[in-house]
Amino acid sequence: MIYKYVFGKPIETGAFVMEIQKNEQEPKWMRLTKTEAGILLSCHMDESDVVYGLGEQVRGMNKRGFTYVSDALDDPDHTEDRHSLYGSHNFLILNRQEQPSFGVFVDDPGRVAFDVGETKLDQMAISAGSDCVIYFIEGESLKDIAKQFRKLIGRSYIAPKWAFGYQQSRWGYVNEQDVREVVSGHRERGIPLDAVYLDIDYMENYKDFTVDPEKFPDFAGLACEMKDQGIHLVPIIDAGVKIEEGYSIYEEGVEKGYFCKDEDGKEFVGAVWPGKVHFPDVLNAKAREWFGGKYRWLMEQGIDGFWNDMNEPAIFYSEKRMQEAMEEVLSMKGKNMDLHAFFHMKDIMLGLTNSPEDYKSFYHDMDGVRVRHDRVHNIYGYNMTKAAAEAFEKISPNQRTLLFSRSSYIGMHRYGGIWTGDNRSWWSHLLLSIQQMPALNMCGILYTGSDLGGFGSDATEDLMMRWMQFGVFTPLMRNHATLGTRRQEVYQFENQEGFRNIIRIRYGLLPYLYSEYMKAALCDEMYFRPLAFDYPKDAHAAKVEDQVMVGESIMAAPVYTQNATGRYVYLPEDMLLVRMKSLKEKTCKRLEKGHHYVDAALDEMIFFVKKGHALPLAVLDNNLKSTADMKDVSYEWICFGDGPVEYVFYEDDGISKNYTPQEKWKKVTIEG
Ligand code: MIG
Repeated sequence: MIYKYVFGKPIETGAFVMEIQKNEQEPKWMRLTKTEAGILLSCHMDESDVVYGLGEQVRGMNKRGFTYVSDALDDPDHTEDRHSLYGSHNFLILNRQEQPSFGVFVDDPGRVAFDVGETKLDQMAISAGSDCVIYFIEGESLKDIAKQFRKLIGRSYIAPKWAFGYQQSRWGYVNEQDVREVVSGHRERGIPLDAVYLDIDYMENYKDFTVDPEKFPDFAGLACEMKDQGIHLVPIIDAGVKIEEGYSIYEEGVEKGYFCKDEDGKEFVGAVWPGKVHFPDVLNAKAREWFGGKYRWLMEQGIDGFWNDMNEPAIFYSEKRMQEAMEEVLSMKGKNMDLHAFFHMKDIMLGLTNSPEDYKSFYHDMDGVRVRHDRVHNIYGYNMTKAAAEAFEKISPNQRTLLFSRSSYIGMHRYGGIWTGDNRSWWSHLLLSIQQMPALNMCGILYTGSDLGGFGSDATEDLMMRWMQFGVFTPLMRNHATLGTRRQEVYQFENQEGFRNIIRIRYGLLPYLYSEYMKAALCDEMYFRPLAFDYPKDAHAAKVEDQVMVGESIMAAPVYTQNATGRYVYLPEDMLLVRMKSLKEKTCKRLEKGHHYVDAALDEMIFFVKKGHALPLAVLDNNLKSTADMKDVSYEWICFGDGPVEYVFYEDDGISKNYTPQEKWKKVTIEG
């Protein structure tokens, strides 16, 4: 059951697709108070209660013990003390032992804070604005609550099948030679690869929807040459549009009034990579249509995938506040400064970036209604992505286009996926990425993954290897890193054969992973789940923070610590341990319910198969280059059952959008 409460005059976010009757009775799940600041919800948590959800946030699967704030922020330091990252996913489930569990979703595009037992260990308090919609969801189980929520918010985005292949990215591939080198680096070593990403350097002076003609003299030709090799080029699009005379996007946007305005009705000026920019007002339907239409030009060059960046929107500084800051700093010149003044001066400059003041100083024209940005801050990236997705519907209605975004809000999950932003080459961030996956899935975001190997800092070979072993399971399996870090394409490391094997295991598992993704998307289920979702009666399962269910058959238990040659694993029931160094070197062993220490050499991945379940493993050609070479593969099976076991496949061409016909599902019975 879903109960809906409406407060004030909420802004329509488009988060949900199902209309539900408003409820007038007092909500029974949490205490509701109306304060000056807005709506406050609070409830008691028993010691054994567990809180799941909130999507892209730091810390564990169980969110208890900290305050998480939905306030989209470009922050490359995903440390434990961070309250906000790029996305705002205001849905959580309180899993209770003594009383019925429930889910709560706060549909408010402004700032929402979730104090999940930080102020008081046994209290949860959620504070939202005065104008919002709040849903409470009751159900038979955690899975059921999550599923009802997903029905409410609509079907998750489905990526083309090639986007389930291995993908390589790096900020710093600047020209076509760099792209060709990356491709041949993989091809020469027989490492499968489906996509190469173009970061901001491909553009001319960071101008959206341009390609630097010197670095890419024949862009369409390159895209075509790449397609022939089974490679998709995926360019980045940034939110800010460069202010430059003669640049058509800028000129058109100004002429049509499609950029966000300041208080005086002039185009708001921020600075991001292109220098000074205006932000397209993607909350305005016409502006959204206009901006989305601009993707067409790249699609005509043969592009069929995009990543939308900097759409919190990130603002390095705004013109106006920079001026004020300069004046203040200059006024200090020649004065005898004490240390307080010195630190204050430093803070003036540092405070310019992503300043809440800036977010309060520009406006959207929401189809006739002027809305200050901070009230709708968390749906900006969502609407930039919606702009693109709506355009793709027109430009390429019968084909899926790869699309994912950095900033997001629930509702955007119907239009694209996300990547988890600028993590670091830290072991703790490998664990964080494992923990983020189920939380994101709960909020509808299925097409997702982290920057494998870590974006910032230098990746070491062992970290890269372990991260890849987890990346095998994430729908988005992309290796990405920032400028100036150690090169981390897998062939840069010594054990190239080991990396090749792990990536080939991904392709071997693809029929399973893709089938499970499609089941999750089409049936509103979670592809990644915390153990408690599958084993609700097992009190220990709810305590496990570093294992995750992947589809119906697999429990992943990745090694995520430095120098470890194995790990402790908890099995909620008897399971089949699968160890793989490669598709050929594989062993299976039955393990009993309970705690185990399982060895796993650095180049060896381990995972578990649930009882009564099976999974197909594609038999791959030794020269397999990309998913394009996977038509008509045959399968072998990994199966754990005492008798025959059934598995249901989803098979389609991986590109068209006609998802539902019954013949795409195929039931196979495997003799256990
Ligand atoms: O300010 O485009 O998260 O993936 O490589 C940094 C450069 C801008 C942030 C993205 C990252 C990307 C980088 N971008």
